[in-house]
Amino acid sequence: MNRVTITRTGAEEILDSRGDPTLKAWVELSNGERASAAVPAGASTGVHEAHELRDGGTRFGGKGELNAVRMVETTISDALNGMDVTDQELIDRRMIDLDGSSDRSKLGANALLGVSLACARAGSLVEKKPLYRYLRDHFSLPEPRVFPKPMCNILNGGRHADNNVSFQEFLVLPEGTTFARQIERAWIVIHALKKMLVERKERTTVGDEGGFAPMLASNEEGLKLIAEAIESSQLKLGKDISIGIDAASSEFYDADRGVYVLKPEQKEYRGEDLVKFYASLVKQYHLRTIEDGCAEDDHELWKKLTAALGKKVLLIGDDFFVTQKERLLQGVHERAANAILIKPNQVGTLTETIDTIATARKAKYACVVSHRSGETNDDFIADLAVAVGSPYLKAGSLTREERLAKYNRLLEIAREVGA
Ligand code: 2PG
Ligand code: MG
Repeated sequence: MNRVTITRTGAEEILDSRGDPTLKAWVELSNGERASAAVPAGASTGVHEAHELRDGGTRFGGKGELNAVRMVETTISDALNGMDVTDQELIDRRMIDLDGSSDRSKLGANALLGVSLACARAGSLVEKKPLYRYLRDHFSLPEPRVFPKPMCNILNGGRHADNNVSFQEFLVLPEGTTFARQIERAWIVIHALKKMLVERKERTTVGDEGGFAPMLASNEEGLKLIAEAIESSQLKLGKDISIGIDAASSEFYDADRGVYVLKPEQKEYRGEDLVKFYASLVKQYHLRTIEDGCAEDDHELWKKLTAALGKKVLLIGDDFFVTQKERLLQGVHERAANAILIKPNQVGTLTETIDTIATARKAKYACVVSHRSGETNDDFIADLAVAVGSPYLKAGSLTREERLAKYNRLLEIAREVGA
């Protein structure tokens, strides 16, 4: 095959689903082709995440990304010019070296990731393969045994909504013989919950990821409502569809006092009491997943939670691992968590993301590919989830185009591969 090289990388500032600036990068090739990728942004960002380069100052309240755009158009473009676009590892390595910092703060993880993903897309065009197939072949990933199931947001709290709920995300995890059937089951329950909220004269406004954001008397009430919505849909909780949560507990952990503060119920949990609380929720609502049940640096409690529930429940580290191999390896060593959330912008390049995934696979930790709360219509993560055999794709509710872009791409791939 003829070598296709990078002639230029470019970028522009666009707005994400929250209306905040983000970056879209593109790569131009010697054969005249061009591919692009847009970068998402989090709200409940972990303190150990790679650095997102924002302009500061007054423009867009300091959130502008023109400096990151400039990095892509100058330093990165010069460095990548002439490289084979399918040399993904070399491209990513060169950008990492160029950045030189431990947290990607010089060029910005947003600049790096935009270019990294655009190159992978361009590579798939050059090799005339669907992106998921290109990624699998390129990184020699094993043929996956599973097709990702949707992990749909149904109720929002925490940093993603203006209600009083502390858990950030309540999720439904549908079973079903095909991906389309799973999506339909999630749809049924989401609409059943909407009907219930309307009947109870609760608000049906939605949070950042499209899940409803009612005011609740307690976090547990959220689970109760969802369980009721499932029952009213003639579906069986724990069999046809399960519930999961992303507690995002770093956001309600009071580090000074060492307590977890749950707002609506005005309760504080310390150490093992929190584990017992989760255990009671698992028992009552058949929770299948708990993400960030403990705060990002509360290693001791992570260990206890894993010892108590690790055999029954997927305990997913998000802010805890921030998609970074070293943090994951520490968790594996400590027997903390049993799964990792994969968000490429937490680490900065595709190669590092895949490296973390390979590390997780070796340690028998499940990988769950995820969107960010601030998203664009870019659907890269859908192909990534298929390529790596992620058991779920967490991409928000079944509303809002930036969330649906991912599920619709999975529907397309499912039709292609018969899933
Ligand atoms: C999370 C994510 C996505 P954010 O915590 O899992 O749902 O939220 O992008 O705000 O970190
Ligand atoms: Mg999370």
